[in-house]
Amino acid sequence: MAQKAYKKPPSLFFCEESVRSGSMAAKRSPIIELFRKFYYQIRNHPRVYVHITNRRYKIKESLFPKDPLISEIINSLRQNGIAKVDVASLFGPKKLDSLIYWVREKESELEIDKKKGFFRNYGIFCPPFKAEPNSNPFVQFYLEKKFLQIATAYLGYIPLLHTVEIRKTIPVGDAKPSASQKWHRDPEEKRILKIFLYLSDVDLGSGPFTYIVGSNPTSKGPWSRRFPQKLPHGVYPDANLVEKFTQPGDLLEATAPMGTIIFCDTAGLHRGGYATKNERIMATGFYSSFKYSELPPEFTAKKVRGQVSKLDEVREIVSGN
Ligand SMILES: O=C(O)CCC(=O)C(=O)O
Ligand SMILES: [Fe+2]
Repeated sequence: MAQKAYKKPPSLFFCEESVRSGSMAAKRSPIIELFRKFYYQIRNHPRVYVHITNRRYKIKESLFPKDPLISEIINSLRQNGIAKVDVASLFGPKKLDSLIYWVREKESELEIDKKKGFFRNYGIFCPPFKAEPNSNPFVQFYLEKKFLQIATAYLGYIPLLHTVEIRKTIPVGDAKPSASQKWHRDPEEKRILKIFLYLSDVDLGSGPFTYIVGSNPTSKGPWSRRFPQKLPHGVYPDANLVEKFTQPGDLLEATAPMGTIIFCDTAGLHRGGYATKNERIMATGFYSSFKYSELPPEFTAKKVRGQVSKLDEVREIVSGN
């Protein structure tokens, strides 16, 4: 298929944010692990989590403008743990151009991911993020007010944009699935928001992101309680066991065209990137609590005083400034 030519947008120039590669998952002694387990059980209790853990990051939802599509996304996240829309329906038809342009420019400089060999990295960015227009187009994208509204409403507090990753998944043929290609729940929080953007068409051979609808721990269905996280860690249940419980309609295999946005609570059961035949290019924005234990090493969170009452402050907080 002939590739569409993407023109460099005139006003944008790109520079480096604080870039890192590899994972920050730390190894700890068993005594500390035991302490962490109890600590997280208390910290994640719904009342403690809202009124103590994240109390400084609350915002009145009425500050945000009302938008039917955004309400639909938030409701679907609450009920199903996942929502899918086309980038154009949220941001108009031109939004993808600068992102695709940046990806195409980087194509010859891809790095093998140190932890997951099936990924080639275009870039991994961490806060603090520079103000527009000096930041990377994907950073700007993930700081869009509509995303911040969805993240804040769903999580219940103003999050930090913890990482922005742009990666290509390489086909592995008939090799066994590994790491995030296997069923898992992400660690630590009862609600986690990741926003994925497909930058290539994704079919069954390119390892679509796959989710068990309603498996987000804060939803009400039976899947919310099956194979729970082992706080503060996630969980990697056996695929046969997961499939034993799976009824038709439980699985959402997100095969979709380039430009699809997937909002997902990855504390729910998911897997993806098990590309057998075709490459997949995908960006991920991960919005974390400021109390997330693995904040980027270069980043020191400034204290937010009192509750936020202006919309403009939200973006500044999320970008880590
Ligand atoms: O690559 C995928 O589709 C899965 C990603 C994933 O597990 C995650 O970002 O938490
Ligand atoms: Fe995951």
